[in-house]
Amino acid sequence: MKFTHAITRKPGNSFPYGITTAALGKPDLELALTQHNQYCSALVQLGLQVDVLPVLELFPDSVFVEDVAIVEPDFAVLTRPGAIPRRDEAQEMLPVLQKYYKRIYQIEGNATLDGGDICKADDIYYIGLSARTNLEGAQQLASILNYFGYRSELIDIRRLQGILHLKSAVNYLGEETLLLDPRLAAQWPFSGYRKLVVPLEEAYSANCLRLNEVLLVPFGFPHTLELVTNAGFDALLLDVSEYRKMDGGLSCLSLRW
Ligand code: CIR
Repeated sequence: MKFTHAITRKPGNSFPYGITTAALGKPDLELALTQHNQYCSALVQLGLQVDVLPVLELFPDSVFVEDVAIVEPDFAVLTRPGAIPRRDEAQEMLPVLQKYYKRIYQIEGNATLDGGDICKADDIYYIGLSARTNLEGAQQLASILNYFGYRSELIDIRRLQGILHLKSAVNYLGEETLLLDPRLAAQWPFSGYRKLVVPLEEAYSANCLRLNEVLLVPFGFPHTLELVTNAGFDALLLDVSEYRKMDGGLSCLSLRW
């Protein structure tokens, strides 16, 4: 799929006060902004039109726009984030999506779902059941996707310690290839794919992002870089150290279609 559009949101002064389990210290806001600019520039370089939304101080984690929607070229789904402080963040995305989409669905009721738990691999969607995404949320999304002709498979990651979202641990790189955290690779067969498994000490870098011809790889993970380069991917390094401190990775920083 050729990506043409992306939505990102700038981090605000409240960013260091978001939710995290990382224990890597507080992010440096100025550096976070520089890294955000570099991220957006990379997306532009790769041919995407990037809508950079203004800061939302009330929602420290709102820079992680991936969690509030699932986007395809012809429809979008607004999520219902699992973390209570993030719950109303999704509604802030509604007017933005209305600029691009006629068909917008919403995860409703007691269902919860974070976009970080959704990993698309060609015409199948893997949906993570996690501390953030419950069965009802997964089922609501699966039925919307089914209507549009996509298959879904649920993957329960609730017993995997230290893995926030499904996409913290598995990402589809294209060419029938998955990049995996070894803890998930040991639990789930993912048959039919070429599997690249990152070393445990570089687990964070299982979250790489394939965009058009290039694979965005977080800076500072040499084994993963070697792994994906040897597998034939054209890697572009981006430093997202300040987002890692808040449990966010490369994919979390944008919505793409
Ligand atoms: C959170 O805990 O919700 C944020 N601090 C990090 C969200 C990362 N998002 C993602 O993996 N898609």
